[in-house]
Amino acid sequence: MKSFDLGVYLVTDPRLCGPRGVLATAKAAVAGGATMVQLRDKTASDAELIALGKALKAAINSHAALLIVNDRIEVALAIGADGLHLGQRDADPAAARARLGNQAIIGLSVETPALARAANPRLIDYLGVGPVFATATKADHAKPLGFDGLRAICREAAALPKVAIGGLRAEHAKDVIAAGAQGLAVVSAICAAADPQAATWALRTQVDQIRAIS
Ligand code: TZP
Ligand code: MG
Repeated sequence: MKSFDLGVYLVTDPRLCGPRGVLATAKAAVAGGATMVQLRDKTASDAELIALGKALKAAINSHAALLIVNDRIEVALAIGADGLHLGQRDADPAAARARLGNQAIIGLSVETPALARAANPRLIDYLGVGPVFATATKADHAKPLGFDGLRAICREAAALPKVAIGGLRAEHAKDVIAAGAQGLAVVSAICAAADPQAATWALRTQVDQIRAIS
C-alpha cells in the first residue's frame, strides 16, 4: 500500500518562484509542512529538469515529503522521482504505469465528472481536480469548478484520493476538504509568497485543524 499525504501539495513554477528559485522555495515549503512537491516546468530541457530534480529529491525526501514530476516520464525515471503527474493530454496512464512500475505514485488531472469516473484506480493513485477558481498561473485552464463542481467530481471518484487545485489559499481548506478532497495543491500561494515557509505553514495548520474536527 502506497502511503502519501496530499494535504499540502506544492506545484512549482520557476516564473513565480523568481530569484529565490525552485529549489529554495521547495525546501522552505517542506520545512513549512508540504508533503508533496511537483516539479512542473513547461519550458526547461530534460537535462535541466533532471539536474534540478535530483537536488530537489534529496532535499525534500529528507523531510519525508515526496517528489512528483509533471508530464515527463523519462525525467521522472532519471531522477528516481517518487511519482509522475499526468494531464489529460499527456502520456497514457497505462503506458506510464508500465514504464514506471507499481511503486511509483501516478496522479491524473481531471476537470469533469466524466473524466473522474473514467480514471482507473488500478493505474492511478490520486486525482488532481481543478481549477476550483480561475487562476493566472495556468493560461489554458478549463472552466472554474467552484466548490460545488469540486464536490461533484470528488463524488465520482470515491475510490481515489483527490487534491484540489486552482486559485487556492489557506482560507479555502475548509471548503476543499468538505467537498471531498484530501488536500490543496498550490502554485502561487507558496511560490509567490514573500515567506514561502510561513505561507506553507498557514496552509498546513488549516488542513490539520480541519482534519482534526472532520
Ligand atoms: N492546474 C489547474 S490550475 C493550475 C494547474 C497547474 C495552476 C494553479 O496555480 P495557482 O497559482 O495555485 O492558482
Ligand atoms: Mg501535463
